[in-house]
Amino acid sequence: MNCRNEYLDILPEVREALEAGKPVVALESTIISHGMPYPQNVETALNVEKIIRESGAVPATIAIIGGRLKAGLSPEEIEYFGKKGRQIAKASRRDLAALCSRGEDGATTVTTTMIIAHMAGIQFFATGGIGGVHRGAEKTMDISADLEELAHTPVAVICAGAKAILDLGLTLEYLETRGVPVIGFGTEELPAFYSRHSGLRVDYRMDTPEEIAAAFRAQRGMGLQGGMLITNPIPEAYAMDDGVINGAIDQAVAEAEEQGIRGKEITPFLLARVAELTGGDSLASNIQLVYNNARLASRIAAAYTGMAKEEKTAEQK
Ligand code: PSU
Ligand code: MN
Repeated sequence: MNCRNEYLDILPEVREALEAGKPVVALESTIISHGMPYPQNVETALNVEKIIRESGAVPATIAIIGGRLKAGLSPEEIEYFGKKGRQIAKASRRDLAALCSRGEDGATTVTTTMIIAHMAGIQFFATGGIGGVHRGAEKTMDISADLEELAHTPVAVICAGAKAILDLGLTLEYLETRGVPVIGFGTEELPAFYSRHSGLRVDYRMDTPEEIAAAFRAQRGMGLQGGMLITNPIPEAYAMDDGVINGAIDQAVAEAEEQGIRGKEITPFLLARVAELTGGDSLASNIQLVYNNARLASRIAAAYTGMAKEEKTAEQK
């Protein structure tokens, strides 16, 4: 743990949990500011923290506030982020230096949440969906920095796969090239966020949090760099009809192209447009899958810290 990072503030509750070897789960803030509308975003962010606590772990929502890297937010800070929404800068790896030197706010994506979690010593991170290789990337070269971060930073990311706003096949190819293990929790098929199905295979199916914790421990134990992607299918009861969701996604992608939307704007544009086109249904599904991922992340983090304690006891004997 790097406690001497002069840009980092770790919430006391989070710091104490880490020092005591308790399970901690990181959460991102772009999902709050850019991923969902107010006030559902704030309500969801607070509920996710509650679910993590009920599952026996400590939540750490990550963001940049006034140029400070924050590992753990207060409920007031979460409310502030949710209200300001898309006015807050979406912060990727390239933005950290300027935002901090200027004392500005930033919403952390999967990339920057992994970076700050790692600085704080947090190894598990729950979210909705990750960024990936965009459709048409062979021309635009739009590949999310999330994939590079997964290749570099030793944090396990628990998500519901990725939205079909991306080219999921190319996203898996990229992850393979960069050496990122893609695990399916209880499934061999890569889940596609709103839908449990993509027609694509994950690298490994694992059926228990213990099995996943053991794989992550092996990755750490042999000193391999990089993270791990754990994909958790949306619960059946909340999954959307593939025809409905894919129709909305195709329309949103076509509109983005017509309007010439590019760069960091495209993902928030597509997320908002898909939500509009599908009405409240997609938002309800989105919220439920985040809760589901938070529960799994807490169980994996608990299994991992349990293993670390057992090893310590064995060493002392
Ligand atoms: N996909 C979602 N919901 C999200 C995001 C992606 O289904 O909220 C957010 C995450 O913060 C992710 C970011 O890290 O968008 C990726 O943005 P980009 O494609 O610009 O890398
Ligand atoms: Mn991009």
